[in-house]
Amino acid sequence: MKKQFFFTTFFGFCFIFGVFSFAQQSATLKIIHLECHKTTERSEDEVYFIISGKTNRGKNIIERVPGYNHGDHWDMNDGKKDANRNIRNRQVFTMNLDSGEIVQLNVLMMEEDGGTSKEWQQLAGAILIKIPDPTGTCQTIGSISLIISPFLNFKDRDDFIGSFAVTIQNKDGVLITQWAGLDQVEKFQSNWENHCNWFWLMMNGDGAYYGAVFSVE
Ligand SMILES: [Ca+2]
Ligand SMILES: [Ca+2]
Ligand SMILES: [Ca+2]
Repeated sequence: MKKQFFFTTFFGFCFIFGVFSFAQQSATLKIIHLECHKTTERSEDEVYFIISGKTNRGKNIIERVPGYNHGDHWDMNDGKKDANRNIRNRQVFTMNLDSGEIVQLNVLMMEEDGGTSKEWQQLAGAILIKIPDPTGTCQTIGSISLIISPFLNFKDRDDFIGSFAVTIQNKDGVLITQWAGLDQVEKFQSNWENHCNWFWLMMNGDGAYYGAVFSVE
């Protein structure tokens, strides 16, 4: 009886440990800090993000943040007021990853003016088809500026401030990230301030200058 109890308990722990070590994990891409050093024009910037992503399980992701429509944005400026010059602790994107699942997200920081020549979904789709099947290594996809130029080829178009890619892997319940600065990025660094899932970059597209720290948690 004692022996049976031992085996039941032992295998019970193994089962529970197994379930937890191969658990699904939620992964959230967050802005830790976004700071406007210089706007695209003299007035306020209206910033938004376009995200195109692909998983190694065949899922595609297309998102616009903070909203879905032209006119949805966060106001930012380079004046002295802290409000609007800085954005802190905002969720950009979240998803669940199964154990072994990998996603590569390509993120574009944009600024609203007269819009894009086609819907933002088509612009995001043009990026999406260039992303190779994720392997866990962050893969660059060539010139983002070239890919999106057909959508930004008129006067008073939206501005393209910067771009980066992040690969997130759920390895036995632990999230592992790899980052890369892409077009319109002056400099970037992973493991910012010794945080293993933090990424710092300076973006300088279309006359703007922005610093940012993103995280995955
Ligand atoms: Ca502008
Ligand atoms: Ca604007
Ligand atoms: Ca513009």
